[in-house]
Amino acid sequence: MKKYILSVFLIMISSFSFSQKPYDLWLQYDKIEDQAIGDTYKSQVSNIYLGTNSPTGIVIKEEIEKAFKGLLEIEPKFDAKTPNLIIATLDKLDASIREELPDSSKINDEGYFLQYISEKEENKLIISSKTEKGLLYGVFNFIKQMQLRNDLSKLSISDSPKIQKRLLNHWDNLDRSVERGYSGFSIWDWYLLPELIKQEYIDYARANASIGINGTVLTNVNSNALVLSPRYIQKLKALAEVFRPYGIQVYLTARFSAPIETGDLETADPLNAEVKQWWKNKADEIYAEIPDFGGFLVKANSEGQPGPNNYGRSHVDGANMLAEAVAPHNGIIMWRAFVYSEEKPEDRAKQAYSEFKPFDGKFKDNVLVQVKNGAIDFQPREPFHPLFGAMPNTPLMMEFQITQEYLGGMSHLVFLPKLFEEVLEEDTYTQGKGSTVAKIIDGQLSNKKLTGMAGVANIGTAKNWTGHPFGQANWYGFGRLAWNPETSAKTIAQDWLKMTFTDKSDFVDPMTKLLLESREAVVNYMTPLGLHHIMAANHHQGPGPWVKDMPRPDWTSVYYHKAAADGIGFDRTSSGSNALEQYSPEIQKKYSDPTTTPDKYLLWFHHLPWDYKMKSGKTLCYEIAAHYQKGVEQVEGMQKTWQKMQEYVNPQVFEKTNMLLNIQLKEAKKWRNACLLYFQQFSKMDFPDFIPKMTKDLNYYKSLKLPYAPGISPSWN
Ligand code: BDP
Repeated sequence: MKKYILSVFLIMISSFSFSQKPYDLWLQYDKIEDQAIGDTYKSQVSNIYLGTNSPTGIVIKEEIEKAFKGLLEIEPKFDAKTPNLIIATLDKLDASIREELPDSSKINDEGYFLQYISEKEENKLIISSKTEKGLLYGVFNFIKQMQLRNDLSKLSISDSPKIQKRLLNHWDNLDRSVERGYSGFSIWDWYLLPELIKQEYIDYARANASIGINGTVLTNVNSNALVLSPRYIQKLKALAEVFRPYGIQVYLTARFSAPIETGDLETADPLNAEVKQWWKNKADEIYAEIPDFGGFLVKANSEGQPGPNNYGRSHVDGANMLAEAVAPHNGIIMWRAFVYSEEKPEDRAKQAYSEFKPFDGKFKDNVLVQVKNGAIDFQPREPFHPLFGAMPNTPLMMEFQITQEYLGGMSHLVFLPKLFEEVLEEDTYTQGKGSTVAKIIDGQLSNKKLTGMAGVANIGTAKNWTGHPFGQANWYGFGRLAWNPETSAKTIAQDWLKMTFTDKSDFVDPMTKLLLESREAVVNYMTPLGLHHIMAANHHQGPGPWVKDMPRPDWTSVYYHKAAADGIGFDRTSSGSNALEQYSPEIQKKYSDPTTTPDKYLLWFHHLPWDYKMKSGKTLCYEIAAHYQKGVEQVEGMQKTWQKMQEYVNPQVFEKTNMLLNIQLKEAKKWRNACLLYFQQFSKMDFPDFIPKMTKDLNYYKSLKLPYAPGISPSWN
């Protein structure tokens, strides 16, 4: 109690001395404490020429004002006679300045130059681009340079996004519940739109623009046809107008059966002329109100959603029919490859590939096939999806999950850019060595016209947007990787920490280490050595290796771990489901033999006896225990590091993270104990000495129920 009172007191007294505001995310513009640096910036960039007063120009102006008032405590001068900061598109620059910049071919339409020019007495920083959107991105990078305390006189940056469609996917329902959402309700207040424009919409757009996100799918993939009605189109229009100056397009999910559900037609057969016309009219209606509407994301014939298969038609028929409807308006269709069926006996990990690979090259030019990073479902670790590289004539869009459905929901600190980086760096070998997933989705290895990356959002009405203070890092990191999928997780961690908290190395260095290790910790205490999908049923929070009676076998845990007296793991080699055959020969060769399979994927591809001898010389059973234990110890390590960070962090964030780490540790132990007790029934082996004595038995863990665990959407009830 005393401790509690003391910490509340500490929060009260110290909240005055901290200006970090969780709501402001990584756009913290606190005063630069080092006066010399602040003075140098002031002398370098305080006289500004801004060559636009368009809506995006106004956004730029306001952002600079905010940054200068905060970081430098000055009002920027925008009407300077001799400007030293010039912000204008290339066509508006004086020829003499234009000459100082690299050739315009060095950037694409969304790219920018950030170039410092020193000439005799005159020094200038130029921010320029082909379009105003590029200019906005350049300005955000310029501000970031000051947040990072970098030397402006060394700036010589030509940067462009490597991926075209950089989108958040909101799994938000019209009743404001959020499927797999752990940060409160949906930020879209549909009921009060279009009249009420909340400040959050503007701040959301600003935050996204700062990391280069250029589109947002506002509605759940388990979609509701109502959002296509005229009333909702007006609401959508209002949001589109808020986002437009920030370079963000709006998209919707399209319910395939909408023509029937609206009461207009009796079928949704994609080859039916009336159905085609219905979608064409719907597209025309939307574009008449929102000329830059992005298009539709579709989940069809997956987990009970309607789709073309209901009419004996294929995914190509469905996607192309919608693609034709939006094509005259430059819209796109993102058609999800997340399909699997309980009627098929085939290993769920194989089904999307089996179904989609034969469609390669058959989709219209404005269709992207959106593929989850792994073949099962956003697990703490999965090998990359075998479709990457397997459909060379079809643009494939990456789908990552930023919200932590399977990674501890609202309470676990897990830095996901590390997971994303691992997937993007994987070599598919589909076009020879070095055919990484990153190079496939950014189009480097093909002439694909369209490229994209989607992240299932972790944003809600929580005052800090993401609930867990470190959830912000995952939103930020997704944006950075969508801009450039070859950005390192380490750079992202360092930038985010500096921009959000402080640039002091006593904070940044240990915290970077903590963030980078946090993903391996969660893998260790949840699903080590290639185990997967052994979470509790439905809500997916906490362990559930015993889950077996579900409406479909591939929703159970026993389907995936196959623990029995003879061993554990899913045989996906030629003696088992042969999911391996969907990968390149190089991967097949390596992974078909357990001795050459990386430990991290061992039980994903192999079913092995409990006493199988691992590379370490220990048995498999021992190594499983060692990994669970290591995961727990890693969380303890995170706690220790965090304890030393108090002086650098807003006290409320410090305490909240402390409490969340306590929960995380408790849950990590629960995972360890429950899984080890469960597996022991089959292995019959004693736990190694380093496993603390268990005080509860397996039945205790099985009996734990979590009613009202968040994240389950009404679409599943
Ligand atoms: C699963 C989620 C479910 C989603 C589905 C999807 O449990 O809520 O609707 O993925 O991506 O992971 O469509």
